[in-house]
This record gives sequence, structure tokens and C-alpha cells, in this order.
Amino acid sequence: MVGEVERYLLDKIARNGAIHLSLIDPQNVTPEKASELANKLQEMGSSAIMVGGSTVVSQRELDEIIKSIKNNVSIPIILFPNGIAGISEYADAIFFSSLMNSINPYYITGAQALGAPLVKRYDLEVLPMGYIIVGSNTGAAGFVGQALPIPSDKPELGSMYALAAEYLGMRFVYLEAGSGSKIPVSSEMISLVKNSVGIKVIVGGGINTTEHAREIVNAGADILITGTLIEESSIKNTEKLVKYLEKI
Ligand code: 1GP
Repeated sequence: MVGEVERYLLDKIARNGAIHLSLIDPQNVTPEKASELANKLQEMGSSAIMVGGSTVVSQRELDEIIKSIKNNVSIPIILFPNGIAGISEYADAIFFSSLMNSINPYYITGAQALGAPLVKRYDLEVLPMGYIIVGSNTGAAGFVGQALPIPSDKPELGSMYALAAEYLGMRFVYLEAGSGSKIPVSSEMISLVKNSVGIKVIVGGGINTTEHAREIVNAGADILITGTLIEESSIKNTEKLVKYLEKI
């Protein structure tokens, strides 16, 4: 069940305490730019490149981006799909996710059922993940996914959803504040989730400094994701943050 990419991530977490994954949104970059960025991120020490975004609509464009990244990096490329258009045969693995606190069943099991045969046909490694949207500034992810976000000041609700994800068999749980969020996931929620579950805790949305990364790791995050920081070409900040997380 646990494949090569998952083993690689787990080993790195065991060694480092926490790791960094870089998120590239195919809507925001050309294939050339994506591969140049991915290469820089690999050199900085980021553990994997995630590719996806809430508004991805063209599988053909996604394929071109991933092929281009693949030419330039050796770290795994993991899909972070918003739906069927977010699946590419050129990736190494997929965060096969359920948006657990959506009010629309399409985002909980509908898109998953439609996409599952394609994941099988492409022989993508599956990383089962519970995706939970948190806070009041949840951006495109919250809007498109029709989420009923967990209030930031109700960490116990976050931990209930995370525990449900674990009991449903997911091996990762992602606390998502929304890309570019002004209200990132709180340390209280991260530590309560971490103390409630045995699966790996991913945190993303609005993380843009090393200090903030330190706070999140101290609270218990296993994996930190940054996207906007990369796109805004704050490469120096990204480099510091990655080096801190990956203990380089
Ligand atoms: C979005 O959590 C990720 O899914 C990344 O967020 O763009 O704010 O880094 P940022």
C-alpha cells in the first residue's frame, strides 16, 4: 500500500522532524518558468514539488507543466488536484484527497470516484489525504470547494475532522487556511490535531517567514507547504525557510 514516494516523505520526516513541499499552481506559470522554479526549489532542499490549484481546468496544460518540471528535477512531483482536470500521468504520485468539510458531496467523494479509474490507469502512487479548510480567509480553495470552514478559534473541531480522516484510512491530513491567507492555521489547532492523530499533519496557507514556519513546526506540523512565497519570487525568504525546515 505504502509506495516509494510516501516512504521517501516518511523517512525525511523521521530524519528532519518536518519537511517542506513546494506548491506550483499551473495557472500562474509557463512550463519553462515552472521547471526553472522547481529546479531552484530542489537546489534549496525542498523535498517535493506539488502541482495543483483550485482553478485548474486544462489537463493538457497540466501535462506540459509537469513534463517540463520532470526534465529539470529528481525530487518527486506530487499532484494536488482540484478535480479530474488535476490528474496527470506524468506525475509520480497524487494526494488523493477528500475535502472533508465541503457542503457539496462532489468534493467529498464525487470527483474522487470520477478520477479514480484514471489514477489507476496512469498507475499513480496514491497518498490518501483528508483535506480540511480552516479560518475566515480561505480564498479560492474555500470558495471553489464549497467548504464550511472550521472557525480558527475552534481547534477541537479541527481535531475531530482530523481524527475522522485517520479512522477513514487516510494517512495524511492537511489543514488548509487558503492560498495567501491573511489568517493562517493557528498553533493551537495544529497542536491539538497533532496530539489527536497518528497520521502526518500537513499545514499550508499564508506561511511566509521562517519565524512562522518555526512556530508551526513547534506546534507539531510534519509537512509545511508554501505556494505564494514561491510565486511572488521572494526567493530569499523561501530559501531561508526551506533550509531551516530541511535542516540544511
Ligand atoms: C495552498 O496552502 C497552500 O493550497 C499554499 O498556500 O500560497 O499561501 O503558500 P500559500
